[in-house]
Amino acid sequence: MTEERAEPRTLAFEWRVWAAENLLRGVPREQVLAGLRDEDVPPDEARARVHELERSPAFVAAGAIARRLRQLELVLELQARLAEEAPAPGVERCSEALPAARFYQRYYAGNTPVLLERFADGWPALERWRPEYFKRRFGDVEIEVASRRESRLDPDIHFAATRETVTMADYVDRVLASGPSNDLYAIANNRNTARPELQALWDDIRPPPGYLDMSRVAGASALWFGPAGTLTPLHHDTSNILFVQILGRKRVYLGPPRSRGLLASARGLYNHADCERLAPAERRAAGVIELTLEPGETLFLPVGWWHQVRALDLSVSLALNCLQRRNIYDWYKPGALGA
Ligand SMILES: O=C(O)CCC(=O)C(=O)O
Repeated sequence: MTEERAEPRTLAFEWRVWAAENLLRGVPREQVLAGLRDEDVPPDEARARVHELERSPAFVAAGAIARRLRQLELVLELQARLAEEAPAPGVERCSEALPAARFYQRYYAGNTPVLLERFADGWPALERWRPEYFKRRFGDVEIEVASRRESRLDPDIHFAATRETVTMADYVDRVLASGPSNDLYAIANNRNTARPELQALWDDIRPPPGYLDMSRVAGASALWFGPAGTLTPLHHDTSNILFVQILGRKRVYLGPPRSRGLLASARGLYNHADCERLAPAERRAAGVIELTLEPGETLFLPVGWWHQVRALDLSVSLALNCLQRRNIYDWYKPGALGA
């Protein structure tokens, strides 16, 4: 009978990748070698391959990048730890009229959300923008809406397939007849505020001085109008938005750009995470804040902040991007960097 001898194994490519990744993450060399031994890699082979790996130009270059990455991670960690010390997690509320200069200094430059209770004070839109008014005033105007959303996977990502052109009158009838539903929604991508026939809308808003460049409002704003139950999944924008809730309430989940948990589940501008399904403890760990936006309130959505929005009632909202400061951050797409 011949004695069976184990063939000496060479370290498989996947294990070299595993070893490289762990070494670059700062796992001590001896621990990596022990991990390979546990996988039955002969100790000499493991040592020789790890040595070879550490001397490869790709590993040396990756080491420099990993150190830089770790530095940036520490900056995020510092911000996250400090944020945990905030007296009450939540969005700041501002119950006084906030001068634009202070808004830009504290919230825009600070990349900090704030709920402005007085921003839309006295706007005729708060009284007027009801479905019946839209039908009476703009009934014949053709608008675009997103429809049959429920029968599609990720209707917001595959928005083009949901486009439908209808008259405002028809749309209003469908919204009024609808129960709570996410099937039908006029959203930002429908670009209805750019329509020449809807420009009279701007007579109904009175933004406080210094915030907005109203010469750009038609192209840099969005009307969100739909039944109770619409859901905009978790995503971030590449501009800052003043989001004015005109009619009905919306529940908003907000997560900071520094949230490592949310960064890990980013996919393009959207996110695999569903805040409605996360347990409260998971939301807290990801730094997610929940708030209900009431009619007449304005939420400042800073660029890069994740947000997920559910209409609790039939709802009309106006998103304003035409801020008086620079407001194009198209390069900010951490979820588009690939694996
Ligand atoms: O109100 C909504 O459904 C979504 C609003 C939003 O996500 C936005 O304005 O970026």
